[in-house]
Amino acid sequence: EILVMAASPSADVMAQLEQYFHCHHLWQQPRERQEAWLAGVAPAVRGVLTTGAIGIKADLLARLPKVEIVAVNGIGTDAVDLDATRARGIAVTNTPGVLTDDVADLALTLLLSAARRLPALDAFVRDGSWEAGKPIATARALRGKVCGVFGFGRIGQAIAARAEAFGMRIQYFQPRAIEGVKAPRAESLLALAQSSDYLVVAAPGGPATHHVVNADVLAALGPQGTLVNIARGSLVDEAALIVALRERTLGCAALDVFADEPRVPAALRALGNVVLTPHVASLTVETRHAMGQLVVDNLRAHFAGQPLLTPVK
Ligand code: 8YV
Repeated sequence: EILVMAASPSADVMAQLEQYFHCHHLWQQPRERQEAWLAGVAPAVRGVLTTGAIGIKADLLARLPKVEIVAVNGIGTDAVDLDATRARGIAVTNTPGVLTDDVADLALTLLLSAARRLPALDAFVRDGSWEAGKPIATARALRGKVCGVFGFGRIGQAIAARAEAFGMRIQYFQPRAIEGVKAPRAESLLALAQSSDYLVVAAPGGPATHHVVNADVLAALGPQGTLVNIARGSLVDEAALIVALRERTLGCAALDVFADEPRVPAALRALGNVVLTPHVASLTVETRHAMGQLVVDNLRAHFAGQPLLTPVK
């Protein structure tokens, strides 16, 4: 009995879920009926399939007396109350490794789009400005510029490798130094922002990183600086970001994640010095199938009494 909070884009994964489990699809219920529907299925639920964006908090877990496992279709587990799962011995799994390349690719897509002002150039052609002979602003080359990566795990290091291929110089920061990497570690996030032209946020979300990219960090990145975020909106003080972008004390922001998805503040959407995408870093056919397959394999392993493939410690 699996409570499915959201569908996988992979039809093959959804077919496997139906083949191996009795699934209860919350995402198919009309919002106004979900509470009553959940009350009816909750007593039998032994597993939950969720995503990195849907909260699995203590109040929901308390309604699931038989739940044994929460399988996250994503790498970020900040939406899961891990204290509550650990207290009840509920296993948690996620999908590390299979989404690294696509997330890093989107980070560079956002960085390049910001560097070369892609949205503005696209509009320039579409609205006839080019034809009208209007002047085209000059961009700054990437080569030789500093790409500061905040969070230097698999995704952060994949982003750095890509940025290096574009001739960028790499620095990183995270609380724990990484052995064996050639990129220098800044002494703090503020120091990283001060020495970066592009600051890429690739650190985990959660209470420990809430609003760590604050007004001081944004000011340190500066009017020629660009912030790229493919991690979680919670790491950035979004109100301070809007002020910095509007007042041009920060040059540009290229964002795939936001504080209150899918709601993005009108003030942010109205700005010309931003590039915005709707949390799609892992959204490719290949990666979403691989993520979903990991979810299915973890659930099958659990209920077969075998070791989990990708347990969250
Ligand atoms: C989303 C992500 O979670 O992997 C993550 O943590 O942010 C994305 O892949 C998406 O909702 C995956 O289900």
